[in-house]
Amino acid sequence: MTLSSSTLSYTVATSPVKWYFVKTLDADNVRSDSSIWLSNADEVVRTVADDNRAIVDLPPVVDEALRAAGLVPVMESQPAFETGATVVSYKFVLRDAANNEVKRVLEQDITLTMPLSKTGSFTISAFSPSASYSAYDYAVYYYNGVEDVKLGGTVNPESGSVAVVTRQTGLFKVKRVVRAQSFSVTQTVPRKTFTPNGDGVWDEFNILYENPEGLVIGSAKVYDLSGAEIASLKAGTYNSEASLGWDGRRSGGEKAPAGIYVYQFKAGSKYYNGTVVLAR
Ligand SMILES: [Ca+2]
Repeated sequence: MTLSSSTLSYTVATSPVKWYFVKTLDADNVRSDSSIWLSNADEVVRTVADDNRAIVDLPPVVDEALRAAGLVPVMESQPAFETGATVVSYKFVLRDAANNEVKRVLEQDITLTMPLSKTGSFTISAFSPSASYSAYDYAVYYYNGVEDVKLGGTVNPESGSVAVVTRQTGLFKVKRVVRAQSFSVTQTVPRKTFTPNGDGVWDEFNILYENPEGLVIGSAKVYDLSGAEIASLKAGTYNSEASLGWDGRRSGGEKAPAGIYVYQFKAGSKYYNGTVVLAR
């Protein structure tokens, strides 16, 4: 539909669900790029990548908070990284009014959906792959400033896409890899020492795992070296569906002192544990 430039608000019926993106024309009839996708269902705000082949779905409350802070979520194709095992690469970033990238860990989960190949077309809700894929052959990686961290993600062989639920912003890559077919801990981030002082650098400890059998994860706790329970592990910010995280606080909310801690959790019937160093 085309609206007059004096239209500040426009209401559409909530049923059936429809998706829109907004384009603008200036006085010289120059058309803007596709904007964010808008849904009339109020459940999710969708942003489509600049190449129209990847999408990010944000809860409306997250989108509103970002925009209130003057930040616009954008998804940008990164062909420079698409070499070797990396099939596609996208940057999900927040841009301020001066178009600078603002680094931030989001308050809630968002879902990034990316294609498994450079070919095949994309419609609003699904990819149309040009080949069939295996659920075990691809994984999403996140570059955390030091290394590519394997997040995993859910591969959809029928639509030729992979989706990951995360709170991170930055560079994501889809790589062709061999995925674990039974539960395994992939890695911890940072490797050993985290510094939860709110400076945005290693403020949270994440344990990433692959859980293709969907084992129940439970009894996820942090203990001090005397064996006293300090806190419960929560869903991590790297991949909320396949990581556990600790923000360095006790269960009551106060900061835990610097020191060595033991984390432990149960996947199915088996216990996993390790140590982490909290530095202040
Ligand atoms: Ca820190």
